[in-house]
Amino acid sequence: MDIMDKVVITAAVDGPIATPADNPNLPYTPEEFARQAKAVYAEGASVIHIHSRGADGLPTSDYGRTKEILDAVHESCPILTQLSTGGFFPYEERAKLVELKPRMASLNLCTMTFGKFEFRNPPLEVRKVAARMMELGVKAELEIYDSGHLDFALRLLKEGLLLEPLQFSVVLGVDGGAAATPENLNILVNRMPKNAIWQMIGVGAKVNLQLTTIALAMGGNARTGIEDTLWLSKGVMAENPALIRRLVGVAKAIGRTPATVEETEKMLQLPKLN
Ligand code: KMH
Ligand code: ZN
Repeated sequence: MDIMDKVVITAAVDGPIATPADNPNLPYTPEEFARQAKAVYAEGASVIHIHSRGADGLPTSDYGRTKEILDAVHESCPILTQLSTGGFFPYEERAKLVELKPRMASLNLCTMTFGKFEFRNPPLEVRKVAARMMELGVKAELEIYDSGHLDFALRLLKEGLLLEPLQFSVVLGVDGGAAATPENLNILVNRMPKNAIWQMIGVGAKVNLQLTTIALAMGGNARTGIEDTLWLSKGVMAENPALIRRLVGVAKAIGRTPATVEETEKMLQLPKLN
């Protein structure tokens, strides 16, 4: 395997479930998203993964509010924005957010159990949003929680609905998806096309640092943030910049340096927005 020395670090600053009551460091105003974007960028993240949030601090799929958040982040620093189309709102509302033209957007392949929620990703709707993302030049970040999701992504590729290189996020540790084990990571990475790009998302305080560390050693990219763990360590609440600082520290310790925004655009082969 070719271990690249540059690594794309993504900050997933809020997520679709946790509330500010769970962790007061979770951003929800446009100003706070902008402030934290700047802070994680300064720590070495070149991508920020955003779930939109309302004035009450809870997740929202409101188009206008999401635009305000994205605009504020774009004004704050050059970090690349990756907007989530995940979450538990009606699919059409989630899909519409790609019209805001973030540089990337998440694409979830299959319907699944997600903890106590049902995560709906109906096949025809997924195909429609994949096609629309291609038209707009918004690169799909393919979140795969189990091996069938990888197969479905390959099917969409064959149908001409995804751009190569495929950009996978291996998500392990969700109740309803594959368990957070190195074996599962290895199986999924080995089944990807040779030119695919991938990052690790380890869900939960007990596995987040360990699995992202393994991924870094395997030559993958890695993501962390309050979306993936509410805790920095036992009894210490997570803050996004601190999580990024620690992950960048691990990367540097094994000879990998965080990619700049320009390097990330090249490594992920991001298309031009239309
Ligand atoms: N928290 C995640 C791993 C997405 O952003 O599209 C699932 C998720 C999906 O929120
Ligand atoms: Zn997400």
